[in-house]
Amino acid sequence: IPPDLVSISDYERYARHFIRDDIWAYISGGAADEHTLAENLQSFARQPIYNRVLSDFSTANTRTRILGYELDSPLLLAPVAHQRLLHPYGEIATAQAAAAMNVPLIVSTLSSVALEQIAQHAGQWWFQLYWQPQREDNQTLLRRAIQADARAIVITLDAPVSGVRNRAQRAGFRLPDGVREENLVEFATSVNTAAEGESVIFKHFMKQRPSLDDLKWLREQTSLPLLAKGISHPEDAKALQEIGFDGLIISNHGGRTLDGVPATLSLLPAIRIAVGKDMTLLMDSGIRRGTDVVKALAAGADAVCIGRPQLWSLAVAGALGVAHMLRIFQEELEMAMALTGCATIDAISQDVFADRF
Ligand code: HOC
Repeated sequence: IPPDLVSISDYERYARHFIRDDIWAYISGGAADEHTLAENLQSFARQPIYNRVLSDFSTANTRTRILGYELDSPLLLAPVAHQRLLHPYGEIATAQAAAAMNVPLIVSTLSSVALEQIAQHAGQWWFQLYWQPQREDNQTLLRRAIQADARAIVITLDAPVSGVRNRAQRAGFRLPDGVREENLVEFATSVNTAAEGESVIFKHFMKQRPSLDDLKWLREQTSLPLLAKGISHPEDAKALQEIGFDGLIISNHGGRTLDGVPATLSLLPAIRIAVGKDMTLLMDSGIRRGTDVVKALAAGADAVCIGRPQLWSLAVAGALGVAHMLRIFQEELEMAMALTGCATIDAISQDVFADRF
């Protein structure tokens, strides 16, 4: 690792040299005019916090409990698709780093290595489900994940269609030969079900997303903790809580689906009020610093998920890079807690904010 690679933005800067242009456009880009992509970062930058100087740090630690699991830190790796675009070992390298650093990994349905293979290298891992049009295919994926010791299931709901990905389109991005969605190869390729002249978005993609009944059905399929990812409205959060979801990931998909969705930092307080203190709330989209983790927790999250930084670090240095990136987050989180006077995760509250939302 070069000596001037000391922050997450340094990984982004270095990664640019290791990643070809169309892949860079795909992973870095957001939807449409990328307002949400920019806002995710700016919301953290704009939020001032206090430096507190009198707290007792004799028993300070970053440990926390999420959905019954003891974690060293409120950090998880977000589900990120197609990681062999960045490194020949792809998700295997990420899983090795996550295991070495004792950080839970959320494996994407769209992983470029089969989930069973990833699981062999992983520590604690969770499975992210993209709903498949046939219920039995979801059952197959769940069965495979549970068999391979997944410890929680996350269904992503904010991307029934992938959004207007102009940056990736302009760069002509396509999955290259040799990078496949390995978990899905046995399922029939989805055939466009819109009739001639009908909207493919309304009549095909939106027909294939999970209905509320499908989500209730999914709840009945597993006793593992079940989370929904991509939630931005308090009413959706409440409705999912009512049908038995254990947790939510407040996310705008890294600004990649609907441009104009507010930054997740600003969504957290209202969602926390809507679901109460006992519902597990994770968040992603724009975490780049230890201080961002403190701000997210102060705004109502229980833990955060890290997305793009895992791709940048994977591209730069494989498993070593991802482990180093996680180390940077851990050290910056400790530094941020030390300087905001929060000796434990429970001590982080809206009181750290120098200027309330
Ligand atoms: C219609 C399916 O999460 C990304 C991935 C893949 C999104 C698939 C949407 O590129 O953000």
